Amino acid sequence: MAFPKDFYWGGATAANQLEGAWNEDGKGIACPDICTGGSANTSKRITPEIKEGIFYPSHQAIDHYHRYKEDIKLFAEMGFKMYRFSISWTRIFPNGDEKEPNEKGLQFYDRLIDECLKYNIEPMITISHYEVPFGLTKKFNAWVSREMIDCYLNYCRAIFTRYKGKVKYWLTFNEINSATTPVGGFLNQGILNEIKEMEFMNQVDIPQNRFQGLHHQFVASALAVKLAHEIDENYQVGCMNIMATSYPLTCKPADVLYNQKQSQIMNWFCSDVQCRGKYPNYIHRYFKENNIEIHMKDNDEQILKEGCVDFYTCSYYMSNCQTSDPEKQILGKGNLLGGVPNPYLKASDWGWQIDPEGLRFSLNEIWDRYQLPVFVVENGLGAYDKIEEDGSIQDDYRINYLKSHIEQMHEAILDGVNLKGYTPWGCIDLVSASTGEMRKRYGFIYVEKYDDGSGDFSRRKKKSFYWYKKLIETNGEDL
Ligand code: BGP
Repeated sequence: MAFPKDFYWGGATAANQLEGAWNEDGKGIACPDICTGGSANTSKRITPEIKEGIFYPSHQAIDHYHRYKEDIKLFAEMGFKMYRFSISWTRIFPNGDEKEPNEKGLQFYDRLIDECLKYNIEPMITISHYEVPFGLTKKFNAWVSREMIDCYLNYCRAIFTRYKGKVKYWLTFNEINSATTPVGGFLNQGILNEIKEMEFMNQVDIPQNRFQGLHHQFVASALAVKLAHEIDENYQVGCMNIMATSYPLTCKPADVLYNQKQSQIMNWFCSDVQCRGKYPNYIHRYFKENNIEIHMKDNDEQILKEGCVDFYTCSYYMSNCQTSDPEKQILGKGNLLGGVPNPYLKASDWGWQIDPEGLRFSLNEIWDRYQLPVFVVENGLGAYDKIEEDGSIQDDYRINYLKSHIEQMHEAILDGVNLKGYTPWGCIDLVSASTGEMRKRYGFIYVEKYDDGSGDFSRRKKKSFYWYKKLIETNGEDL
């Protein structure tokens, strides 16, 4: 089994989940610094004042800010061809609306990018990965407001100009379609509906806000594509979606239709806008039925048309089933993305149902729909890892998970999909986005940091480290 010769093997991370140094060198406060995205699902409250000394995962994370050299060296040892990471917006614009960027923030990414290039690792940069400046949330409730577009573009201009000639691949928003669900409101868009209360549990979801926010993000993304091409014609700008593959629970036509409708909103709406340059027809009925009214400016449609992305990327972790039966919808306990469990699949310790064939299925659908180069920029198994007495970490479960997904990616390539690369998630252990924990680990590299704040941040190679290294060396031949 061989992959295309120039296939990008690598790994992926996000700034707030690994950098730490949350208030160093002029960095401002980002939404996840006061509440990890996942806390929106739990009973954790966010407090307006951030108290020093409280261990909060993203404040220290895995201290990559100070240890990036060691980490990139380990990635290089595995043979990475690509490293997907995000820039922390608040390192560059601490409140989000300053006129001039923070030089020290830019310098950190100078060093990080240079370190990658030193080992011939191609950076792929997520511009906004679940990390809106909290200043913009306070000022105008973030993406609900159109003012965000200018703030975002100012940020894009600063980094597109600075890293010109060094970076080729950019992603405008991480998992943009998360905002089609209530979870994405704060996580992706920095939207709080009750800013005064600062409480998530009682936050009433307002779909109007999320979808208006998405419209602003679409316009911002389209303008960013244009700007990137103006600044450097070699820049390639992509979209990034959660691919929440879903199947009808039964072959009852009502289930099949229900699944199609769910999937249109969850999986296709955002990428249809970003890849095809216009709102799809099916969304108008959904808006009507949910009392959503999108406020657009006169030339927004033109902007969307002219700002189609150059390539498509997605995360893929699991699949689910959809049923039209409201009783089953309530009784069934699906994974994070909703739906009901698939009786044919097993789940991870966090209830995410493992479905490698679903990846092949979705890659075919994506390619048929857009005919754009595709990257799988997140995939992996969050698991509890144990250090054995001899110091090793025998993570065969992770190897099996990755292996089975890689096999299916290969099948998809044989099916004719133009798959360009694979950057599994959390190539080094980091803070979980949905739970805010360290104990949910994805990495090839173990980090000694624990949820009670203990641990010295030391790095240790897991069994999967050696496995992945061999896989890359043989370009997928040696699975
Ligand atoms: C994606 C996010 C990542 C990441 C991953 C794993 O949704 O883009 O930021 O964390 O999921 O999720 P978790 O950390 O919740 O296990």
